[in-house]
This record gives sequence, C-alpha cells and structure tokens, in this order.
Amino acid sequence: MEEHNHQKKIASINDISGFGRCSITVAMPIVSYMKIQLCPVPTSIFSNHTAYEHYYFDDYTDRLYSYIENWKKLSLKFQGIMSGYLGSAKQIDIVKDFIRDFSDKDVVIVVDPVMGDNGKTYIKFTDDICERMKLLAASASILTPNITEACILTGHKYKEAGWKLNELKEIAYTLNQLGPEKVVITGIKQGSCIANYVSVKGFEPKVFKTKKIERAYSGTGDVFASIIAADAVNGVDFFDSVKKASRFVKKCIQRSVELDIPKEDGVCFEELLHTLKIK
Ligand code: PXL
Repeated sequence: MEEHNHQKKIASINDISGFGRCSITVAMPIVSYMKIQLCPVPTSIFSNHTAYEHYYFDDYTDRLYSYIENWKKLSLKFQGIMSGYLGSAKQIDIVKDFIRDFSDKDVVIVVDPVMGDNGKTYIKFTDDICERMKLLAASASILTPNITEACILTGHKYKEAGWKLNELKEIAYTLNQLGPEKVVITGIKQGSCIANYVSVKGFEPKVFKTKKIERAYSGTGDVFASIIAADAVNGVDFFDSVKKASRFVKKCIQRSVELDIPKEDGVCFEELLHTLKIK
C-alpha cells in the first residue's frame, strides 16, 4: 500500500464558513503557508458565520464517522490535531474519539475551546456543550481560550477589564490542572493594551502585551490558533510562538481597519501572510 505520510500534516476539526474568515477558511491558508498540509474534518458548512444576522448551515455530524473511517483505512498520521468551532455535544465527542484514534504522545493537540467572546457565549452554546468542552480541553496539549472562554471553563466570574495578575494566574493554573501542558489566555483588556497570559507547566507564567486597536474582529482567535498549531508542529518555542501570533493578529487588525473592513468579515490576513515568519 502507498504511504501517505511523507509530509507534516495537521488535521483540523472545525466548520467551513464560506464568508467571514474563520475556522477552516482561515486555518487552511495559514497552516499551508507554514509548510504543513492541513487536512480538514468539516463539522458543518455555513454560508457565513453566526455573528451575521442570518446564515445558512448544514450539519455534517452524522457523516463524520464514515469520513474519518476512510482516513483510518489510508493509515493517515498527523503531527498535529486542532479543533475549533464545535456546535454540538456530539461533535465534541467525535473530536475526543478522533484524538484517541489518531494520536500518540508526539502528536500536538491544540484545542481552541470556541464558545464565546466579550463575556457572552455564541448562539447555540448551551451549558451542556460548554461542560463537554471542558472534557475536550482536558485532552489538549495546547489550549487557547480567550478570557471569556477561560472563565467559562473554570467557572470564574467574567469582567470586562481590571484583571489582576494573581487572578489570571489562578485561572491559568486551573486550566493547566485540567490537563493541557501549555495554556495561552488571549484578549485580556489592560488599559490601552491587550494582554495574552501564557502558562506552561513547570515554568513561570509570562504576559505579552500588544497595543489595543479599537475594533474587535471576528475570527482573530482562529488566526491565532492556526499559527500556534503550525509553530508547535514546526518545533517553535511556545513563548516565541505566542509573541509572533499576537503581533501578526495585531497587524492584520490594523490593515483591516485601514481597508475599512466590517468587523464580522474577519481580518484581511491575506494582505500580510507573506510577512509571517515560518520558523
Ligand atoms: O470564529 C469562531 C466561529 C467559527 N465558526 C462559526 C462561528 C464562529 C463565531 O461566531 O459562528 C460558524
């Protein structure tokens, strides 16, 4: 039988949104640019993501078992597995099964526990889905929640701003204790800056700050997680990777503001992809 594992690959279990730059339409170009083949496991197909007033969506959950079965028959091996938007408890279980069936200790597992932003859950995210996301988070080697999602996962009360370092330390510690060796909490508002809090088991936590830009775009978490996943597979140091991903996201937001792109349309990373360092 032919061998299909001559190049590094990441399996991305996420939705396909045709418009609004998020999920697989973001992960695919970024991870490919970083010299890794991205293999999508599409959980649903959306005309555009759910932050728009209307959207069409086709749930792919029931077809995923046959889809994944064929990857087993091809004996595909992945160096990375990443998950993003999962709109039902069943999809979360499918990701857990995928991790069980396709990973060993060398496989990087990046879980972006997409559930909400700005203190609110996205439409469709019930308490049951959030509870199951906690179980999935436990399987991650790298977890990339925003501060809203970090609060949901730990039961901490959300606040807009005014986060103290010891509060963040406690939240990050709780997330590390769930399982993931590496945690980065994104989008923490601190005065005129946005901070990312990075916690790696056995190391002192670090905080990275970038200047806040007064427009919050959809899909920035997907850009961030894609760079983190590709870097991890490429062997880049986690702290360096967080710095690089935060700076890239900031530049994308700046360019999107210059082009007056509506915030739901996501950031125009295409304009800047050539500036992203691969290693
Ligand atoms: O970027 C997160 C995301 C991904 N996919 C879909 C979404 C959202 C956030 O709203 O609706 C379909």
